[in-house]
Amino acid sequence: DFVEGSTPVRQRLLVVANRLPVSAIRKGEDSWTLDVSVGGLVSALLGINEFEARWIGWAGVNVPDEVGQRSLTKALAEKRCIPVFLDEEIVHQYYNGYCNNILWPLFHYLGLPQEDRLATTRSFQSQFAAYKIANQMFADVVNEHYREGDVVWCHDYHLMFLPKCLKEHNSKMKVGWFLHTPFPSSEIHRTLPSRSELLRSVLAADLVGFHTYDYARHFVSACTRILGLEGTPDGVEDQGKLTRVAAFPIGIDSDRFVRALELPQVKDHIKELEERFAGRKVMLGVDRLDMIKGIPQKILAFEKFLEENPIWCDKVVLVQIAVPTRTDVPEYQKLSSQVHEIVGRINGRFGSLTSVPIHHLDRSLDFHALCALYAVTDVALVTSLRDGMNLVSYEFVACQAVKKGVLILSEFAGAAQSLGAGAILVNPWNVTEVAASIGYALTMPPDEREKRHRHNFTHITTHTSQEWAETFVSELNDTVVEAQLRTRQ
Ligand code: ADQ
Repeated sequence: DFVEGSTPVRQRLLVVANRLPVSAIRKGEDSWTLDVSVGGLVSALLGINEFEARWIGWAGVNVPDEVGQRSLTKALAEKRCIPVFLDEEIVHQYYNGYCNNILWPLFHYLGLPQEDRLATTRSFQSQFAAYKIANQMFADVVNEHYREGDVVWCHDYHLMFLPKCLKEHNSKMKVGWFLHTPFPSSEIHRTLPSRSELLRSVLAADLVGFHTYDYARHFVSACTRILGLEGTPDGVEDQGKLTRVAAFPIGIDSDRFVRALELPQVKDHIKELEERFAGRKVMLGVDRLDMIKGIPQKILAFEKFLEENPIWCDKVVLVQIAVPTRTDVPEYQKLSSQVHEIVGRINGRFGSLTSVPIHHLDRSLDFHALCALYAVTDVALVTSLRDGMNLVSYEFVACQAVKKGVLILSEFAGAAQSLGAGAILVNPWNVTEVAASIGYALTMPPDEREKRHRHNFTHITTHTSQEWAETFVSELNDTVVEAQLRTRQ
């Protein structure tokens, strides 16, 4: 594929995710402000030079009129983004309903909502119908923009139906699907009324990826036990067609964090924080406010630690940053009040006129403020009840070259499989164990901290987001080539 005889044209990568990495805010009939968010996926793909990435997804805004849709499409094109327009009802049923109220809790072992346990309930059926309609809408946009030779990479539990929609339209399309959450044990997955249909849709992809080997194994078991298909060391086979299933642990752009710490404004901020917390050890939690992150359990463990070690009361502070998400879902509102109540109680119990043991902020921090906070932390507490990977643990390690702080990490986060040897692994449900680990971490001798940090730092700087994306996409390319070779033989 060449232009003007010699310049190679880069292969196009269509990245399909529920949300575009850009949020659109409408300023007038045809004018828009675009707010670009540099999340893990964006920085992963920025680093891949051999592909030219395009994004396809929802811009997070309802645009019912044609003028608005046209102008937003034009504005987004400059950011290499292509919008999928979802109306309010679809968003309610597909996104808030099926994705966030059914698949998200189920994949994190929180079970199905009680009232939806039976496949016959109307809300379950209508939400699943909306899920399929929404996935078809994503497929329509992909089909419209797809050119022969493109690679299509679908992301996450929002789009499990997409590989099937794409392959039905064009069986030659190279389609990969990656899940950012855990894939649960087949015994959990089999409770889902639409269990078989979703598995079959995912299997239409050429390559299916997960963060850990365990999630990949759970997926293969679900296919063998629920669909009766054959699992092979490479994946799942159905009537001679192999869908490759493998683990691709995500990483971060560690250099971005290391570089940020060199900036004068970040250095100033670090100094300010060090002065503010002088004489105290700093413990840190950074999470989206979500049931899966185990925030109440973490705070209760901190309370137990203070209760058993009163000498630490004015020598340690826990900074908990919990950015609210999915605020229109009642469970998330309940969680927010629960966290506020526990924090208030503990600060009332252990605080003094001049200081409190927990600083709880329910807002997100900008990138530089976050880096500074990571850098001044002595002990990070990541106590997810389940978590696909957990990038906060990686980001903390990236910012700890000087301090060599300790990471307390849930054994139920995917990251436990990569940072397990450097972190203190805990069962977040066991408040006594977590409290004891806090004590251990706060008093850990420097040589042990150094050794643990070195292990983790080496891992996060050698397993980056860029390497993750490159590995997935090149394996996706190879998988299809292999499949074509097999048919030719
Ligand atoms: P998340 O559940 O969002 O991601 P995580 O991997 O920790 O969880 O990533 C969160 C990101 O948001 C981090 O980059 C973090 O810095 C940022 N963030 C969180 N709280 C913040 C705050 N208060 N202020 C500023 N920034 C904040 C899902 C899965 C994970 C999986 C990722 C990537 O649930 O398990 O690791 O996708 O695959």
